[in-house]
Amino acid sequence: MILSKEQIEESNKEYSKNHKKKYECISDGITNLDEVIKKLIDFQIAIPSWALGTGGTRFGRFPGGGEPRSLEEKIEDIGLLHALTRSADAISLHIPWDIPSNAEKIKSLAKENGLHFDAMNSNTFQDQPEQKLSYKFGSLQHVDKAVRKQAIEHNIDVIKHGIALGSKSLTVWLSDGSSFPGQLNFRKAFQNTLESLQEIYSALPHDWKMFVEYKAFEPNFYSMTVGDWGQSLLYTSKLGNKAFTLVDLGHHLANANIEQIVALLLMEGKLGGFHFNDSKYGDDDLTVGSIKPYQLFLIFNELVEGMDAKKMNHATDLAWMIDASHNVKDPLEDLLQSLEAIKIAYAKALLVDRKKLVEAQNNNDVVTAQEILQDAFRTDVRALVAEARLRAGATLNPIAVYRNEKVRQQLIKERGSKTMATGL
Ligand code: RM4
Ligand code: MN
Ligand code: MN
Repeated sequence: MILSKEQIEESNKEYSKNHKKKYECISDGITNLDEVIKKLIDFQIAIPSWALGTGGTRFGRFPGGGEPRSLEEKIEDIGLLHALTRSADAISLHIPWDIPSNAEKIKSLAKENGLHFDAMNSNTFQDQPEQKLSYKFGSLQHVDKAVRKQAIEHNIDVIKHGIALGSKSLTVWLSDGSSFPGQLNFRKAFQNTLESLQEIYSALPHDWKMFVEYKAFEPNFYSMTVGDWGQSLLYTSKLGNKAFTLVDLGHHLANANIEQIVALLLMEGKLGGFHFNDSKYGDDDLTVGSIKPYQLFLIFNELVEGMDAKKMNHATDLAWMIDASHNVKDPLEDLLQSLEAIKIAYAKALLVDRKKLVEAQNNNDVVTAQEILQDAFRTDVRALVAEARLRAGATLNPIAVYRNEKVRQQLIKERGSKTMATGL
């Protein structure tokens, strides 16, 4: 299903009067308004190919119908999200869930939808039917060299798929670790993993990046071999300047200060990118900004400050991706909410009065420092984000348009109510 330019323009008429009022109200106090809007327009977030179907837990899965049956249909879905928001111009593939059988065709379909290929993701956390050796006891860390070799070769294969699609990065997330004390020699597991990563790293094209994603627990519950940002940073530092640490917001122990982690990784030039989601208890993969919007804002506050200090391009120098699961919502509506939450947090961070904040910090004026941050956080920036969408040719009100155009109903008609997308 495709949303035409006319449909989008028509829909905007309905909301434009209301929008104008709100936009005028907020824009009054912003001195660098055009710069802020431009930054919001430029900021794009990649959608993973595994996020377009219904997610589930180990207790069950309740699909809502019309799920994409193929990579082509997933690209169509992301094309829809992009048409509605002009904020999601890339797709991130998981191999082998989404092997492109004909790279050229897939590439041109993506292009028709205004999309390109973001990071490629390898998968050595599940066994595939045709696979010779099992990953039950790990992959890149495995005590058996033959298993490590198989996992290395898979990653190199993923890089090859990525080259064919014009991707420029590989994300490695490992479930390697141990579930019981004594199961593993930590040092040997680290060494094996490092050596394996080094082999994969040496297969990277010169203009590629490698992202090493960490996670504190699950599926292993005693130790994870890339368990936190310190361990990831050890690997990426030893690997070289094409290797970076990737932060998934749901992969920390409870109450971790993620914004501080982000600030320090940025300072070291080792922050690669993000997997956005939200969580209350663990790796819950909930809609971005649905539980801790203040934390999200504080993270963006560090990102903006840190990237500006290094004269980095906000839109292109780090990899931005959503990594969420949709158990009770329509996946596309959930992704629209996540995209909006990210833009809102970013817009608020752009409004922070940096000069005054530095002053307050230097004067140890704790109260003023807090007031400055919360002043930005409490500003309703939704009209700014909507204006950016409008100027980019998208809808003022993505979810309303999605519902009015009966997108899900049409997808169910086209694809059926019992389809199931690949993923976890
Ligand atoms: C993991 C991690 C990875 C993702 C898989 C599906 O928990 O977040 O990024 O590839 O899930
Ligand atoms: Mn992730
Ligand atoms: Mn995760």
